[in-house]
Amino acid sequence: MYKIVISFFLFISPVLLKANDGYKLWLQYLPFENIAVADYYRDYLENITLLGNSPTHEVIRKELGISITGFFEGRTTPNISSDNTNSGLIWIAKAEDLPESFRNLLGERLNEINDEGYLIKYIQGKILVTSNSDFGLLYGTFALLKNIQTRGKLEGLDILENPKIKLRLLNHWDNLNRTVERGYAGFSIWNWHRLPHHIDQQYIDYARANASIGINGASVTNVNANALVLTPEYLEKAAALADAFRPYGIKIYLTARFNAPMMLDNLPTADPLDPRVQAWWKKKAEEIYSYIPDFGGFLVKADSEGQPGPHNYSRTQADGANTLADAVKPYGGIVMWRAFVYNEKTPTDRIKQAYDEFKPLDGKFRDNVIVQVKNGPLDFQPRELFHPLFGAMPNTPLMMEFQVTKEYLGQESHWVNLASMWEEILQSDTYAKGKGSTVSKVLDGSLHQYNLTGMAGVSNIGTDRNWTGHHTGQADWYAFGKLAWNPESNVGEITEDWLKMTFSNDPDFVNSAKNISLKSYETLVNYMTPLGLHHIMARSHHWGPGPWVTGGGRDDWTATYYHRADKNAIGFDRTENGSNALGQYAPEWKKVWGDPETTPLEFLLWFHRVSWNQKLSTGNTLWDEMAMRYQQGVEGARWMANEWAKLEGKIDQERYSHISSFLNIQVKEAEWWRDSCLLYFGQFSGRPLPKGVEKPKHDLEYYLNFKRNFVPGI
Ligand code: GCW
Repeated sequence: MYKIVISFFLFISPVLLKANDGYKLWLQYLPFENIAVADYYRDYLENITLLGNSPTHEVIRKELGISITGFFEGRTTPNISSDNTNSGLIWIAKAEDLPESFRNLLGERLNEINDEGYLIKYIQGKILVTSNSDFGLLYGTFALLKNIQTRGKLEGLDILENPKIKLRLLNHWDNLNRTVERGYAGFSIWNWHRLPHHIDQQYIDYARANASIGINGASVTNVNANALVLTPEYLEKAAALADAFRPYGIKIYLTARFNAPMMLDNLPTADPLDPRVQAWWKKKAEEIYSYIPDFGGFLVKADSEGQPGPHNYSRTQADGANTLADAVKPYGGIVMWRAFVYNEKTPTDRIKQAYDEFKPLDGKFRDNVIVQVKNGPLDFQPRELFHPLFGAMPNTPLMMEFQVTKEYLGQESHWVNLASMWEEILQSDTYAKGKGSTVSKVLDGSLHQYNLTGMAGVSNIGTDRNWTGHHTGQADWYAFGKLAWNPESNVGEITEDWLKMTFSNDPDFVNSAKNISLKSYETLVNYMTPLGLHHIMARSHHWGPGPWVTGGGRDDWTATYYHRADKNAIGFDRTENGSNALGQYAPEWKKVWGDPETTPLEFLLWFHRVSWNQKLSTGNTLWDEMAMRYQQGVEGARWMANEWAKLEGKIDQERYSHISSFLNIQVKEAEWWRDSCLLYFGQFSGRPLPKGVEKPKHDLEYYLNFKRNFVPGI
């Protein structure tokens, strides 16, 4: 065995030769790069003891097999013993299954592991991976494999990890006909027509990938919901998915259309306080649990963008949520009720409406309801402030909704490290209980002692061979899982780990790619929405710029509603003199954001109307600063493409070229954003472009008339 491995490593450079379509995500288990590295891990990986028996143990056994085959390029046969008198160097077992001698060695530390947590400890020349549950053991195994994938040391390992958040979910906006709302990576991976009989390998690989980053739930259908999913025809299919996911610790959730009682059974009403409606939901819950005994619960979008809801019956969001919550309660189910409620008929500033509606309901929800709040008060814009509800609901568990699919951030073809944006939100201080009341502390329940905690990510996954369209979209999926496990995780480390596991451990590659990645977010904000601009994208498909979007049925879906540009000024006054959205934040923030002088430039036009000639802290006028930032964004995108070009040959050609080609698109689209926005806003400012800002390639007319058919995602 030893000799074969040596000759193999001497003659082949395995990473570069192999075409790689990215399907394996961060679970590449790339071959050890040289003999020394292989030798270091070999003894351990050839001597594994796995104790216990369950479908999850089978998953663990398989994963170890896949990884060892990958690390040694199939040149060693994984030999995993289940004999507890064995002399294994890696021991993987729940605490209750460990030999007593090991339990004694671990002592008190065992008590620190919670339900889903794990401990990896190097002790007397052996590595012990242990937990209290099968899923904890699976997470621990993946953590050990991550350590090897990133070429970490084994001696001295001492990692105790408990997830800080209980519900760690992907939300798929997937329709039953397999289109994906705001999906840019092909069609839905759920092939409902072939279910329940055919379980595609992709479902299993999806579950593996999720388990490897700690995701423990999936809501598989669009929040713009089709009631059909609650009928026996589809419940049987959903049950088959749930069965496939179960060993990986992933529960299934469904979206509930609020008027399902009317649509499916002709009830005359969906009033949540009507006893017939309540009885209907109870019966429906009973039926669902007969198919899926561990069904997670419902996710609901109500009273928003055409979805029915309690407003139709003059009831509150709490009335609606509680009726569904009572129905699933006997089975341990929960309701995730979205706070994305707004209406064009409400005259108030759109970004104030969710707070106005939910704040008075604080404490009025059942204990198995959690309110799901988008990161910002508008709608997943490239840069938003944190949602004011995070500072306002001490008595109602709130969960975060991030959008992993990049509806407003370049869709599939832009490289933007979303974790940077999420970190900014998670670290924001709400001041709900004084300084240090960060959004992450609200979410993990430590600030208000929530009984339920959660984080959801709107999935960017589709049938594309690499799952996410852009290879770097995989990083966003990965980072979402990591931040849901621990919202205080370090984004630099997450990015680095992902690069190593996905592409290569070559430090030159990792350092440069990490640098590109960490600069990508600010770059994108600069070429799309600098200085606090927001909602200036094209109508409907939301791809590309559309600062001119105006009129039509809904004012709150236009760009002019938000930027309000005219000859004198630009921006939305949200201070006391304007809509007073500012009033929804803590007094500490009112002081900072109430004055344009002290408002960080990132949020200037979010809160203030500022005249074009106003001198800013940078010494530039507002107009000049805006133009320069657009230019910087374009230069940033070019820099990203150039830096990437230097990495050719350091990873497989297939993924290298794919990313290069997308970077070229990104540069062009960055120019498109800059040129369109500066031409459009320039009409109002009436001022020339400052030095260093390139002249637009076309005139405004050209951009106004630039149309594309069949943009994906609607
Ligand atoms: O961002 C908007 C999207 C809609 C989406 C909605 C929501 C599912 O444009 O496509 O609908 O948000 O979050 O409900």
